[in-house]
Parts: sequence; structure tokens; C-alpha cells
Amino acid sequence: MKYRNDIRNIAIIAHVDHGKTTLVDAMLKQSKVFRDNQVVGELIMDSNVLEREKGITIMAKNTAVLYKGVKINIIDTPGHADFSGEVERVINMADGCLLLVDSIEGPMPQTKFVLRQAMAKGLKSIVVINKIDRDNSRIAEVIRLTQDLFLELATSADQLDFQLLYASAREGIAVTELGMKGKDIFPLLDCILEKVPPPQIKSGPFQMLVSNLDYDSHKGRIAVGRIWRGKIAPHDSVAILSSDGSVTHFEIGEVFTYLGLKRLKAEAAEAGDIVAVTGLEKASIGDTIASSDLLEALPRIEIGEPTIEMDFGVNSSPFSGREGRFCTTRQLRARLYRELETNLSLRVQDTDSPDTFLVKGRGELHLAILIETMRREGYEFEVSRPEAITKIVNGNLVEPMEALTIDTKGEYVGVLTEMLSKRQAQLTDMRNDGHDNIRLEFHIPTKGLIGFRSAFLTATRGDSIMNTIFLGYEPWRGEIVTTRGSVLVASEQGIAVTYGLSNAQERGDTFIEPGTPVYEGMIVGMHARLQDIPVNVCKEKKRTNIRSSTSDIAVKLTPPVIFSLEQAIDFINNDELVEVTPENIRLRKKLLIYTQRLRNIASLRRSIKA
Ligand SMILES: Nc1nc2c(ncn2[C@@H]2O[C@H](COP(=O)(O)OP(=O)(O)OP(=O)(O)O)[C@@H](O)[C@H]2O)c(=O)[nH]1
Ligand SMILES: [Mg+2]
Repeated sequence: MKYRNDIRNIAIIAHVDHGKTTLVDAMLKQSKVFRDNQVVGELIMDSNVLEREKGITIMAKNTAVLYKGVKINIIDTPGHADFSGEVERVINMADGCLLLVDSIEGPMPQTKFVLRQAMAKGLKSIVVINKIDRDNSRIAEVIRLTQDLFLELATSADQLDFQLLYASAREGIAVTELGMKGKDIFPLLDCILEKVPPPQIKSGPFQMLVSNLDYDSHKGRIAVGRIWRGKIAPHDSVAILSSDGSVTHFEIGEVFTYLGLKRLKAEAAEAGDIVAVTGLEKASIGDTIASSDLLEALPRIEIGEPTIEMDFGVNSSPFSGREGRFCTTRQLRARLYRELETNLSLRVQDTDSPDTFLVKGRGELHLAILIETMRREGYEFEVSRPEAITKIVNGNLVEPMEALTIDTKGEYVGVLTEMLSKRQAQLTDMRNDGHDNIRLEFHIPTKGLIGFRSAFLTATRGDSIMNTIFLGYEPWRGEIVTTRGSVLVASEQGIAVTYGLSNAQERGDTFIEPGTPVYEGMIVGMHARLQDIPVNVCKEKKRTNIRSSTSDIAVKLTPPVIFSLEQAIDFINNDELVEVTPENIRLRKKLLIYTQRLRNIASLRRSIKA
């Protein structure tokens, strides 16, 4: 067997926020892929607008650095469980992984998930204990917990043998022994050269698995992947072997390799390298591109199943078509199906209604990011409350279960356990680090997590962190009685005014400012009681000639509660929708007319009695 000593391929994997992208910054900056005076900033690989806004990685991406004459192809991956599909999509390109573990948090649920993925693919692991600069780091304990994790997951003895390094990605240093004074990231790069096996040279007809797609307005579709066998050069004749078994012949346009943030045009590329090629308009992720001489497909990428679903519909509110550029069924449908090309863990289905599509994803954030992306592109549509996806297995109804990890303070434990027990959660572990930092672990049905995040943040005053990870399917545990209060619903179309809103504020909290256009059936506030209340927020004060007192003139309104998109999705009930447009996020009842809603409730009651 021959190996390419001039290349290493590594994936950087970890739980969310453990510092993957920051570590890539350090590698890129110190290996001098930028010009000396180039301003590059931080979290360089988080190039997507939403990634920058949210400070999290959403899509896995490729880059590369040159170190001691070796090109290290680096794949940065997201750590949030909702984007696990991205890890599954790209991990097959690597021979080794850097598993980052935060020096305080230690291994978290997603650490386990990604390490299991890496082991299943036979990747060589390098463990990097990151954020060693943090004051209250507990490195010895974190190492012990990491070793436990390897013991739990390893299926062979050699998987237990991992290299350990310590780093502060933010300071750009890595050391091999604790207590050593670090000055750069090079010990980590040396470790990669030494420990990660170089890719094999497999000679023979060309073969590559497409792991990513990109677009360029001039070059068209760009297929990215690792070459498994053979060589590729511009104008080579290849075929795309698709999932449906079809074979389409193409001529390769250009071939690129990675360096830093650039794609470099290459005369040719060989097995073991990660390349981007053009000319393949029909390629999809998971397809094999093979030399026309030997049409042999590689195993397709395995992607975990979605756990939650929601309806995406054409905007049916009285304001539809006012704010979006793309509002029709045809446009919405085309956009959703196009998303499937790159968003591998997403599923889209037509429904009985031509205006509604069922969209399935790996979590609320996964779907919320899609909604936000579409709204910024100019789409206008409505979405329903997310639901956990249930299945029938051997004649029994089963539902997805998740492990929920909460890091909090002692004072919140009571309220959290009470909230969660109403959501059918079971406490499985509780640990106190002796400084009142408490980690709670629960098993909870996915349906119990819907709507939980905002309640959690309110209850803990933003002071706690929660993480979830999919465990598997278990028998259905019955409905959860929702604990959300009811809403204030606009009773008339018009413009909300201070007087009308101040009347509404006597009933509850309001969601809109004076001057906001509203329609009948739009949700304008919430209150604690059981039944929804219609309110006329457009109602003006009756004018009289004499002002009774000055306090009449300036009514003081409490500032409205403004929901983000994720909070809005989290908030709505089954009989409600979120209307999404490039300019606004509105909440509404499905049935807009009050009398229709009353009739609906009456008929529901009758059907329950019967
Ligand atoms: N103190 C300290 N903070 C760090 C270090 N490395 C990263 N951080 C911070 O941790 C936060 C998360 O860093 P990221 O690099 O975005 O983490 P990530 O693993 O890429 O996160 P996701 O891609 O969203 O999973 C940022 O605020 C970083 O500045 C470190 O070594 N020390
Ligand atoms: Mg990141």
C-alpha cells in the first residue's frame, strides 16, 4: 500500500461552542495563509450571515493549511445537535479527527455523538482539551471523563489509544504537557502530521464521493469531495452515479484544491486529496463521480432521521403578498425542494393541501434556520407549530426521545424539575461540582421539548444552558397538557393605537407597538387565563372637546414583548401559525374569525364527549 505523505485530512469535531472554529482561526493565521496586512477577523470559517449573527457554525466547511511541506485539509463542523447531519455528511473525507473538549464543561452529549461517528468511520483521534486559559478549568477531571467516554464507545483496543493535547484556541497555543508554556499552535500541527495517517494512494480509474455542493455564478455547480481512487484533470470524461441508479456522463470542467480560504486551480489532483470540480450540473451530495471507464459507486452517506416536522404553507393571512418577493405555492415548493440538495437531513413532502408542505428536520433550530434563510431571501409563508415525528413500529406507536443536559445553579433546580416533569421528563442524573454549579440530566420525549426553551430561559433568567441529543424511539407516553397561557387576539383589522393597546394591557402582555397594522385573528398579546380574549387594539379614545386631565393625553404603555423567530415558533399552539415575511414575524390563529373559533371549540367539546 502506498501513502501520500504530502497530505493529511482531518475533521474538527466537538460539542457546540467548545472552540472548533476558533481553533481553525489559529491554524489559518499561524500557518500564514493570509497576506501580512490582510484583515481576517475571528471565526473566519463562519462565513454565512446567520452563522456570524448567531455565533455558531451551521454548515461544515473545508479549508487547508500548509505546514512543513504537508497540506492539512481541515473540515470544520458544527457542534449543535440540530446540525448533526453536517457531521455525517463530511466525516467520510477525513482520516483523523481533532476531538475538542472544553476544559470546564467536559464531554457533553454531542461530544459522544461525534466521537461515535468518528470511531465508526475508523478515524484516528487526537483529543484537544481546549480553553485551558479559563480560570476554573478542571482539566484532570475532564481527562478522566473523556477516557471514560472512549472506554464506552471504543470497539477495538487501538481506538483507546488517543493522543492528548492542551490548547487555548483563543490565544492560539497548544502544548503536549500540562504546565508547559505554550507559544503557538504548532505542537498541534506536528501532532497531526505524526499521528493522523496519510491518505492511501489507490491507483485505478477515478472515483470520488460528493460530500458538498457549491455554486458559482460563472462556473455553475461545484462538487466537493475526497478522491478515493485515481486521478482527475480538467476535461476528463466521468459519470455521475445517482441514488436512483441512473448514470449521467459528463466532462469535468475545472479542478480546484483548497488552501486557506481560496480554491486553487489545479492541473490535476490525485487520490487522497479533497477537491472541488466543475462541469457536473447534475451532481448531488452522496453521488459517486466515477471515471467513465469503471462505473463503480461508493457507499452513500448515511444520515440520521429527522425528529420533528412542521407545515410550511403559502401565506394565507389578509396581508399576504404585501411584503415578500416570492409568495406563490410554486415558488415555495421549488425553494423547499431545492434545499434538499444540500441540507441532507431535511425532508420535504407534499400534503393533501396543494398549498402546504410537510418539512421534517433534526430539531427546532434546524428548521428555524431554514425559515430565517428563506425569509431573508424574500420568501413569505406561514409555518405551524413543530411536532415530534411519531412512527408505528411492530404495531406500536413510538416517539422520539432525547437526552437533555442542563447546567444551572441550585436555586433553579426546583422550578426546572417541576416544569420538566409536566413535560414527561425523567431525571437520570444530577451532579454538583461543590460550587453550586449543578448538572441535571433528563430523558424526555421530543414533544416535551417543544416550547420548552423559551420557558427555560425565562425561568433561569438566561443564566443556564441546555443541550439535547436524540436517543432513539420509545413507546408513546401520551399527550402532554400544554401549560402555556392563552392569547389576546385582535378583533378587527386596522392600525393598533395606544388607547387600544393600553386597554389590552389591562388583560395581559402585548406583542406590538402602536402603529402596527393588525388583522382580525392576529395574536397581539398573551395572558395567564385559560381562554383566548378578543381585543380591539385599533380602538381610539372617544373624542370630547374638554380634556379631563393631562394624564389622559399621555397614556404610558409597557414596552411590548417582541419574539424572535425561534421564540415565535416555540410559543405557538396547534391552532396557531407564525406568518413569516421578509419584514415581519406575526403570530395568528389558524381560524381568523372569532365566531369560527368558537364554533370549532364547541365541536371539539362535542367530539370529546362523544
Ligand atoms: N476562554 C476561551 N474561550 C474560547 C477558546 N476557544 C474558543 N473560545 C470561545 O468559545 C466560543 C465558541 O467558540 P467557537 O470557536 O465558535 O466554537 P465552535 O466549537 O466552533 O462552536 P460551534 O461551531 O457552534 O459548535 C467563542 O466565544 C470563543 O471565543 C479558548 O481557548 N479559551
Ligand atoms: Mg464553529
